[in-house]
Amino acid sequence: MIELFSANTPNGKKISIMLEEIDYQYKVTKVDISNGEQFKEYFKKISPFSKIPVIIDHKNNQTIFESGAILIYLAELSDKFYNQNNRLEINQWLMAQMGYIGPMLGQHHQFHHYNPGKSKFGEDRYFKITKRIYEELDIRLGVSKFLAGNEYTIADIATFPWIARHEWHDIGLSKFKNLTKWYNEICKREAVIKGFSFMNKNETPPKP
Ligand SMILES: N[C@@H](CCC(=O)N[C@@H](CS)C(=O)NCC(=O)O)C(=O)O
Repeated sequence: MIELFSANTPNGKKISIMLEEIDYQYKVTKVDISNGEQFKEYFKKISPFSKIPVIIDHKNNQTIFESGAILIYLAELSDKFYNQNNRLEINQWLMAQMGYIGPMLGQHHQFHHYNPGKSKFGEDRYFKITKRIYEELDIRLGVSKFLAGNEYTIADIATFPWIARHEWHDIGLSKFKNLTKWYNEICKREAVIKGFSFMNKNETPPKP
């Protein structure tokens, strides 16, 4: 049994989607990050930066923080979505999500969605970077069915919940044909639908 410490955010959804994809039994423990629960002692012990998601694999008592590391752990455990022959490619797209796509879109959420009007510089900067990311992903998905090639991998699982926040981005997902096609394809997966609604039964990925 895997215990998933999480909140209803894109980083949180990566792991519930992965657990549904590999069909592992898991229990969700909600961490109320809007009320500071992530700073409690019990949580800091398993998450040194006080961030969700974290998992505990109760089979071997292994604790793992950082969503990319968790995805790799679960992929290796299940032997799914992380093909040995394509790891270099998958790692690049996964790291790009972890180091670039997620952090940049996260800043865009802060300036454009949560705090509009507070900093024109911040709003303009992250709007522009988000648009650029949409363009870059669209170019990639024009030559590759999924991010790391022909197969759906943990790089797609990591990136999808961030694009699923497209309504907050205001870039206009439907203008990006290849990205939209990829998004719609992933939206159809049963495990994605289940994992997406892990904290709110009625939540579905918004249409482009
Ligand atoms: N790089 C980390 C980022 C995790 C992250 O930013 N988590 C946010 C929610 S999406 C969080 O826990 N924020 C609470 C805080 O920083 O206090 C990962 O991918 O796991």
